[in-house]
Amino acid sequence: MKTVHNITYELLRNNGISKVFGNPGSNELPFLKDFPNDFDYILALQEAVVVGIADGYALASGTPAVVNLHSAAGTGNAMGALANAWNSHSPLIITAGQQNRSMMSVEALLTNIDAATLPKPLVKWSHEPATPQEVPYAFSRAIHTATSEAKGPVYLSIPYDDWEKPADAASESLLLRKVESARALDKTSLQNLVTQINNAHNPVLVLGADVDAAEANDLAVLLAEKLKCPVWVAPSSPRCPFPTRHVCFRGILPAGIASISRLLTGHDLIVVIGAPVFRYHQYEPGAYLPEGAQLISITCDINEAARAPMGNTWIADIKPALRQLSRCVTERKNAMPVILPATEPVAESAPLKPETFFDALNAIAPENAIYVNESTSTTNILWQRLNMRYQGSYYFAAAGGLGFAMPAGVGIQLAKPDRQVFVVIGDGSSNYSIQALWTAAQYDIPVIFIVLKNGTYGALRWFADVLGVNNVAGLDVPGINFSLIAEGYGVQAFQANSPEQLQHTINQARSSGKPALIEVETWGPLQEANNEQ
Ligand code: TZD
Ligand code: CA
Repeated sequence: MKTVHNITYELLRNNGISKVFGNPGSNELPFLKDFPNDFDYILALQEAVVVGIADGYALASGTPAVVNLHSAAGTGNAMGALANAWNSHSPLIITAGQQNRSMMSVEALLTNIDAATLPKPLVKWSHEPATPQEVPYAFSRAIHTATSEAKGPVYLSIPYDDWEKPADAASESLLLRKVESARALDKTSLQNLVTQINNAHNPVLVLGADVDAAEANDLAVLLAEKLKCPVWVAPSSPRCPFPTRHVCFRGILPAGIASISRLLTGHDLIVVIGAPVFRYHQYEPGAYLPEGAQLISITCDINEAARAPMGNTWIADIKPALRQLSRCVTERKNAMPVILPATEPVAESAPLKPETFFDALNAIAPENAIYVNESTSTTNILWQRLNMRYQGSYYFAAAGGLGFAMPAGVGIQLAKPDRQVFVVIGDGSSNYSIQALWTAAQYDIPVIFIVLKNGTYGALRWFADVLGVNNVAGLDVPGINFSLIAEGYGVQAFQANSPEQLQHTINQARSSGKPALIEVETWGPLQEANNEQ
């Protein structure tokens, strides 16, 4: 007789899942007992880190990741990370151990009260099985929900006494099920889109994270080259959908309504693929579209489709849709866009200007490097100066929640052992999930963490200017020794304050095959203010 425990692990195995990312508590021990030796348990020391690592792993591998958290307490710690996973369409199967069924009503310690409500609205589905025999069914549904387009996190709360119960023999039928997302554009929709694109005088492409997630960057290049049109990356994009040195590449759009309209002025057709329309940030009232422009978009996410404030949207899977479009649009006769002028090096300074840092990193890093960015005030500089050529070269917190990059970098490196992951992170952002260093050290995951130290929450100083507010409290973060913290968690640490030192320390880190943290003092708003006085 199979137990709920047996059949659940079999189900995970059949769905290609062999890792559990977690931080355990009493309620989870019966799930983790007799842990199968073809599975890996990846321990992280705080739940924001657990979900961040799993998120990075799921995004970079394109496969679902199982997370195991401790009841409500663990789920609460993970909530910020869950917001990022929700917005990046990350297929996470988040499980939380529940108290013994017989003690839930009396609310014994560590009961997850109203468990299924807790993670809403940041999951596609949330459930606590009504009987032990329902647990395998719930897992099956959770896997297929998380991995169907648009992908996203799901949540299961499982009472700990369920695992040893006999499984329902009928649940064997779950073991071989497959659910495939197969939504290409139908003939009429395709014709409609192609006609609009062919008839446009001056179209522009705006590409989003789901192009990269669908591994369709090459198809996006094909489409852009047939249309010979400029390509922008969607505002706040958490991934890089297009090579940043391609002649058609124009950069990442700013996240304000008026700025976007200004930049896209002159285009009569804006074609958005694989992005929300749009992920705005700073409030800049204005017209959603430039005068005379139409917008059409293709998304795999029904919510994105429904909430866009303008334009017509088609819901389809991104890869087949891009393949259809790139085949069917007419090749245009105009000249290719002119490649963006190369960025100029900036004058040497101490501390280093972020521009100098990114130029140096770009020169030192292997061409297939992966960058995980959480250096918030330098994001534009990064997009201008890093040559990102391949699929899966860039990740950023999709909901803007800090505490993503360090753990996600660990998960991405785990999924992509053949590519070097660089986490480029600010001295503010480094503090939200810094325990990720320990997991990198313990599991020998050779991420290079580069902490840019400008002593302040630079992006918030910029935002204070946008809002026109002065003398804001709580913006500086002096006095943090990241090298000591890294060493405390077992990660080797370096300082680099010139391009030469950066090269030297990166080489040293890479040849060690172990994770490393490099502190780099950088020029920021505080130096700028001193300079003006
Ligand atoms: N807390 C969380 C979880 N997410 C946030 N986004 C913020 C606070 C607010 N916040 C930003 O949006 S940017 C930022 C904060 C605190 C400053 C980050 O500072 P940094 O980078 O040192 O990492 P810069 O380059 O100095 O901006
Ligand atoms: Ca900073």
